[in-house]
Amino acid sequence: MTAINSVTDLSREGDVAVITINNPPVNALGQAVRDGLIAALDKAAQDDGAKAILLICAGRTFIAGADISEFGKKLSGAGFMETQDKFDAMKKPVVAAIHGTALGGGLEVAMCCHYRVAVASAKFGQPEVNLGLIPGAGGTQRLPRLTGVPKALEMVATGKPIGAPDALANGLIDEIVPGDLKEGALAFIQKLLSDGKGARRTRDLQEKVTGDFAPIFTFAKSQNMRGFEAPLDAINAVEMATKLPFDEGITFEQKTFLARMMSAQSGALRYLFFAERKVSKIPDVSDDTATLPIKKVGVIGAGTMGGGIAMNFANAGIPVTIVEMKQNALDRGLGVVKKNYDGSAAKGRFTAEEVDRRMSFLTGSLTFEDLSDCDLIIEAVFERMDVKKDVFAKLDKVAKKDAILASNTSFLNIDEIATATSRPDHVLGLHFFSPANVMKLLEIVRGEKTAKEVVATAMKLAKTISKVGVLVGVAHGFVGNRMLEARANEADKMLMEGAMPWDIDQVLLDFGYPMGGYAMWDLAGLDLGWAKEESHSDTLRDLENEAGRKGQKTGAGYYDYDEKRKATPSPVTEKMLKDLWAKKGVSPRQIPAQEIIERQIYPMINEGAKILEEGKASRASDIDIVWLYGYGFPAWRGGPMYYADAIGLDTVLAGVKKYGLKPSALLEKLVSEKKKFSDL
Ligand code: T1G
Repeated sequence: MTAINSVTDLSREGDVAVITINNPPVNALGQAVRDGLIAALDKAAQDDGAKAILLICAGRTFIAGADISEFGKKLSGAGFMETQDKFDAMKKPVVAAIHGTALGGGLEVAMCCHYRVAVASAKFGQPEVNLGLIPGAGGTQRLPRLTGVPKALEMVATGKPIGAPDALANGLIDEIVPGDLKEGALAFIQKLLSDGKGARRTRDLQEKVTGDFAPIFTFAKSQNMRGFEAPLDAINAVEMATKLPFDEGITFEQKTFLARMMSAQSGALRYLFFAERKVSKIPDVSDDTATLPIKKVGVIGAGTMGGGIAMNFANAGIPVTIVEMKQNALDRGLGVVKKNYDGSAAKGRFTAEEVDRRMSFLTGSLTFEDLSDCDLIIEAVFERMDVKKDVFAKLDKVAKKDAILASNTSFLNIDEIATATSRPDHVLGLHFFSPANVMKLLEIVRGEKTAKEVVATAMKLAKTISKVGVLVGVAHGFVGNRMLEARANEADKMLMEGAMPWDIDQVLLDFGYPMGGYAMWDLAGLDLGWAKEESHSDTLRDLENEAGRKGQKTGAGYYDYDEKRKATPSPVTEKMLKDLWAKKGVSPRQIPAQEIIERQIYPMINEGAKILEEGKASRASDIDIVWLYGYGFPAWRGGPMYYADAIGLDTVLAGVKKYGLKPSALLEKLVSEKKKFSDL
């Protein structure tokens, strides 16, 4: 074994030279790896005893991409082009042995090899669009040559990885290795040699990129990307593989890649990549804080939220007992869960056996006593403080001593709920977002007395159930809903100045949100938190509720819905609003789109600054992650706080004052010091 450099070793197995990359944590294709690969390939080429070359990685995965932390920095050695060229110059067959995730530059290196084998669990992807980029090491030119145009387009435009069976079926890999990867790869090489097969450069494969692909590309380019630029650039680069000689295609890709690297959208997305990984760092809770085992979970309430919450644990293979008050409610709740799983199976997401396996983790009960051995109990009952305190008092009596009691409340005070128990240090909020089995965001609400071990346990649990857990403090609406309320209040004001709900929603859609605020309320239900006895026909929401128009679930709300739940602006809503204008003496005006977007974004930013001021979030980037995963803020804009830094806090402050909002003291301080949220 020869150490080529700190991350690259070269050894020999019989007549095969073996290059091993070992660059934890994910073998990123950083400078040392590129330099190591080039040097190792040179040595292997000169080794007469080696008839073939095997490339394999140590640790948990094959190369998982370029080193994102290196972007924007000056190169100190070989770039992606030199690395590719070295592979293309090899005369001996080079085989990549893949485990874990061959992503981005990792898959591109694998495609520079002549053959690829993998274990069945391996995944393959070109996720560059998720960073606002396109593949920049030959992926747009080599991938279609191996998989064909349709599969290549799907992979580079969506950034979604594929599994080994899909990769084998589409020609991306040559074999799935049943046992040990290295042994299987060496056996594959011996067969290759005995069959007399030599180097097979991907760049020379023309068959799958020859033909008329105009319809496919026209369709791909016609998709609505809502202002997100990278996918179209990726599609154009793949198209060049069908129109240009390889080297000219590479030149086109390089030019486009560099332009993308310099783009504001890529800067925002690279910021979010690291922001998402920062959320688990808690200033006063060290990474090595002991955590409590969560082997069995209880959920109180089998309604929409309770059922969805329970699914997260069943999906992770953690037994869950769901408690309801009445059998029919319990049966209905478990029936909805089963229907959800059957729906996934019908879409081919998993098999009928998998449905049964997941359902087997769910147990129904009508008594709290069945939760006495649970490590964590989450209540998802009616959003009323007295009801929640009553539930927590009862749970406190039946739960085992160190069980964690969590509330799924979306805005109530966790500290007050904790007073109903003898264990405030084991009480916190776990705020799931509806639908709880789908939305990735989990606000972890830390009470005044919540123990550090409990906080650390919750952060770790979030990862276990594939959620993005963000630690927030106790305040009305925590982080997400508190900022949403600021946005909604300003939107409601604009309704009383002349805007229709769909006027405001359209501006948010054009900004890049997947859904406008009023369409979102129709989805959630206009009666959420609405009380008939407190309704005075004074707002559009009152009028809608009083008319039984509660949103999608009643087929009408701010919008009217057809049987496929397609929304159209409602003449009923329009009349209600015009009657309100008349009743209140409003002279309606056309509100410009720029004013609407400012009045939808600035209040959120101002509220986010107050949240930071009050210490209810650890950092500005955590707030951006909340809005990315909880509300669909367009990722290529980085999040409300990143966006504020980008447009200038002085602009935000001027807007906040212009629209009559009380400016956050922190926002004023940062502006006076000419600083940004990112300086905090
Ligand atoms: N560069 C640098 N660091 C990375 C990294 C990368 N590509 N991927 C992960 N890390 C760090 C991460 O910050 C974290 O660090 C640790 O590894 C574990 O990551 C030329 C230009 C591979 C599926 O987009 O999708 O190639 O916080 O917590 O959940 O065309 O990481 O521990 O200090 O996410 O097990 C394309 C990005 C790059 C893949 C593993 N590749 N990474 O997930 O662990 S662009 C990607 C991931 C490119 C080429 C272009 C995931 C993962 P720390 P983790 P995980």
